[in-house]
Amino acid sequence: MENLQEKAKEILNNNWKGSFSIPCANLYPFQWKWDSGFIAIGLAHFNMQNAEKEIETLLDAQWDNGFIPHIIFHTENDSYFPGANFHRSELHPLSSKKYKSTGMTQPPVTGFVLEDMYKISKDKSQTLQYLKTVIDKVYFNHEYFYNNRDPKNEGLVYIYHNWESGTDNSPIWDDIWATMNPPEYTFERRDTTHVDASERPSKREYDHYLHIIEIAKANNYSDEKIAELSPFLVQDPLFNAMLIKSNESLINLYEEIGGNADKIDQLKKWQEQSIKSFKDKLFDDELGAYIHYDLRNEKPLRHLTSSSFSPLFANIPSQERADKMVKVMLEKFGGEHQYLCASFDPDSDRFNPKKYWRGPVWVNLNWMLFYGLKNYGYNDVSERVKQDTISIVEKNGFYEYFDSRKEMHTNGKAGYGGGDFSWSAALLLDMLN
Ligand code: 2M8
Repeated sequence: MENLQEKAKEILNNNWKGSFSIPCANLYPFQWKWDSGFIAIGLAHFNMQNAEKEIETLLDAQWDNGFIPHIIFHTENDSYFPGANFHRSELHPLSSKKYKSTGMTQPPVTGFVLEDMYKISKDKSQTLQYLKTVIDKVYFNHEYFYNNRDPKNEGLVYIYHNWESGTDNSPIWDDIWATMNPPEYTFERRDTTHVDASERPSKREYDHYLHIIEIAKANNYSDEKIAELSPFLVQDPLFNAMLIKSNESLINLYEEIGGNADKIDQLKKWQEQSIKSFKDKLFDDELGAYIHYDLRNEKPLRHLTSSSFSPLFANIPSQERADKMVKVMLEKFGGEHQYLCASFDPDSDRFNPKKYWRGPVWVNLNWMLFYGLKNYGYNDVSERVKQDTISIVEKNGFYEYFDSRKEMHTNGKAGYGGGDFSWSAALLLDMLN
């Protein structure tokens, strides 16, 4: 175990670029929003200064409307497509003047990351001083979400692009692609020069990804226009669970800091409505877990994914529902030949255990399940998630994602995507501490 921890630290040190971290070399050469959060948790265990700087840099790229972009292009680098010149964040009148970025966001993990950093800190008063300098920016980001991403005032925010979900090519999005017919664009992919194409999304999927951005750009990334026109408009349980978890953390931290009664009050109001709508709208009784909702076409997207169980991490379900969810997780995803937890329903014909978010196991989702299961007293299942995560990393290395089928892990080639991947290192380190 000590070796694993040392290796994890080495990866984080190598992926540290002076004021932020990259997810991994070559494939992802910039700073990504939710990666940054997970990485900061790992860094906090051995280098609090870098953890603080990581988040500080991310928040420095915040727009004047509170929005935090999903990629911050700190350097000119053409090893990634689509880069800054494609995304053109400058089209939005309130975008950062200092950093080029995308015009989309990613799951709002930063709030609970700050609380985790505080919990991990050995010098609480120093960390509290730091938190005072950044927390309002995260609050402002939540304000952005509730004011701009919730057109019907439900307490549930939408995402307008699959890249905002973080679960890029999940088979859930196939249902949305079936409602669209984008042009065949000509472009040069870079991801498939770093990673085998069989482990990445298809060209046709990229056409869809680019098309949604073209629509957003044609409207200068206006939230109002996107809500009106984007063919992709989804309430995602993972994204909303992260927001709810982060709201809770902001409340806890503001209480620790003292004062800020108005903000605590507002956060509690958001919480109340968000949790209620989440429970009422996103739970699928028949499937026994939470699902996505297609706001554009007004219909539930009835599939089981690892995101379906992420509300456990945010303490959203009742104990009764949690019991049901864990039963489904074990029955469908936890057979004796499977590592927990595949990213997509292994019984579905859309399941592909090698292809990115269409089936492989991801360390960040496992990390959420590890803590989420503990919240509900499922200590054995939680321990199994941890041991499964350790096994796949020990056998293959700190890959981006892993085959969920145990039989594939015999020759060390069941780790896929990028290698020496930052959040795999950071979150395993956290689980081992
Ligand atoms: C993956 O996504 C990027 C686009 O954001 C890509 O494929 O180019 C996803 O796994 C995403 O969740 C992650 O944040 C990013 C960097 O690790 O890679």
